[in-house]
Amino acid sequence: MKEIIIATKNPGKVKEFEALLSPIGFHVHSLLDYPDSIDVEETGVTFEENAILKAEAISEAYQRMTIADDSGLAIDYLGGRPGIFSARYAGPAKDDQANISQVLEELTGVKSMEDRSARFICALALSIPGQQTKTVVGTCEGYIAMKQQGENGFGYDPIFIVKGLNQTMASIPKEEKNRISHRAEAIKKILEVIKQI
Ligand code: ITT
Repeated sequence: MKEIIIATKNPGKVKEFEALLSPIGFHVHSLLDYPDSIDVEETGVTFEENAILKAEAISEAYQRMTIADDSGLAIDYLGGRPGIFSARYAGPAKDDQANISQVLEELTGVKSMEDRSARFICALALSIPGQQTKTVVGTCEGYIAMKQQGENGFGYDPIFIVKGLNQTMASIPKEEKNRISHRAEAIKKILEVIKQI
């Protein structure tokens, strides 16, 4: 069994990493298992920079292979916002429901789906003590729904209509999200990197 730390305290992310990595032989730890872990400040200006900051701080602290995920939603009409500010878009509390309401309010009056285009972006950084950090990026294209729908997933899933599916990410089964999501694409890429190490 290969041991890996996912440098996140977001339970939604942890579940998705476990679902994708456990079946292929990884024992997944997360920062939820280390309640006293350092709080890494996300001072980068890109998803990749923030992922690197988190991965390197945690792999250094615990001397273990670490993947960090920095991810979010980029809405074209809003010039790419909320982007790297996705988790705290409506304020410091990291409140998913408040973030959703904020986005829907900012898109009030934007009626055509073409104008509501958006994508989820997931940058992963892989840090192994003593080695150069590697990064990959996965994306998932879609549109912002007029109202929220579905109970699955986390974050902005209830208002993200997946391109080609006509349903929100929160309305499809979790197994399907784990096949098509930005995180699934990024994890596939990082596994290729791990295989080459
Ligand atoms: P960690 O830093 O501890 O990993 P976080 O939630 O603060 O947790 P980020 O800074 O990467 O993580 O912010 C990611 C935010 O982007 C997350 O809180 C959601 O609002 C949104 N997001 C990312 N992936 C998502 C997904 O698969 N579905 C819905 N929303 C997502």
